[in-house]
Amino acid sequence: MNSENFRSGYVALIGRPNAGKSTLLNYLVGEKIAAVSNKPQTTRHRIQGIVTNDGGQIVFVDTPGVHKPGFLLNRRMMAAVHDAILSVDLLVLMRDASVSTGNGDKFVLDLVKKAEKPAILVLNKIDKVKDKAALLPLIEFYSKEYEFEEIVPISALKGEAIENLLQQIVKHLPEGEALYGEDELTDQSSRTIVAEMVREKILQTTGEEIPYVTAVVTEKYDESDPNVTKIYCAIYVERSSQKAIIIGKQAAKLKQIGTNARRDIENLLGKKVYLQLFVKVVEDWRNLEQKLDEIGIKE
Ligand SMILES: Nc1nc2c(ncn2[C@@H]2O[C@H](COP(=O)(O)OP(=O)(O)OP(=O)(O)O)[C@@H](O)[C@H]2O)c(=O)[nH]1
Ligand SMILES: [Mg+2]
Repeated sequence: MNSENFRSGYVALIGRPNAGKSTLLNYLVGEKIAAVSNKPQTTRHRIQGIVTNDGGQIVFVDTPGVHKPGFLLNRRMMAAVHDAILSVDLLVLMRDASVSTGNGDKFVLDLVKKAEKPAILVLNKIDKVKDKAALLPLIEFYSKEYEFEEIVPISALKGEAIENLLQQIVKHLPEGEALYGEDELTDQSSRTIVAEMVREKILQTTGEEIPYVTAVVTEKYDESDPNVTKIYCAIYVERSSQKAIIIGKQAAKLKQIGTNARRDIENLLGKKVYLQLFVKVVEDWRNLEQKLDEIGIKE
């Protein structure tokens, strides 16, 4: 790889919950490495996704959506956002352009202002914006608030205008050699991605309350049989009533979660998978340091 004119660096994806950060990360990496759902606070820890092309290497850092922290879990999630902001070369502030500006958006904007780092504004979900002229007031608002290097409208879901976004990002990275091997896609272990896929299916198949009280840990990952990888995941909830919801009538819900997750995991591993899920009640896990460490939501 020629280091002349080659650029590389770290780029944080920050924004409110549901902006589409993880959807973009998955699209860019070309593999499903991050959980995505229409429930806020889907992402809980820093996830690296690496994109390498002729012009450079971008190490994207997906972060939890910015929100007011209630539990220790949420404080650690927000610490991950602040760490990412401090450690990267460039910020990508991602905004859902199909909804009106709220206090949350202003709060995220303030984080960018305080960081005083080069930043690109990404207006996502333009597939939902019928009249593109509706983007103009948004662009005007943000331009007045901060000197963004670029403002780029995209659709992460449809993969619209992503090539252009990559070009804009690379331009603002320092010249230098690749930081990771060309084939490397992520810093996430298979165990972690598996747990996230299971959690994603829970978020996608349950209602309002369950997403917040659920965590998933891969407890056993057995590759001793070359034909099938055997994976055992524990699902944490806080109360037995929540356990009953996740298991469902005649265990139908848990079965559905398992089937859906297994499909994604087999895709990822390119191998047959036996997946066993069990539900554990751990009261107040969201405030327990040791549990959060185990789950991988580090300080
Ligand atoms: N229509 C449309 N939906 C999108 C787009 N990008 C993301 N979504 C949807 O928006 C929802 C949230 O997407 P995520 O990628 O989980 O959002 P996030 O910013 O990572 O959210 P947190 O992890 O909670 O901070 C999902 O239902 C996505 O399918 C887009 O470009 N267009
Ligand atoms: Mg996310």
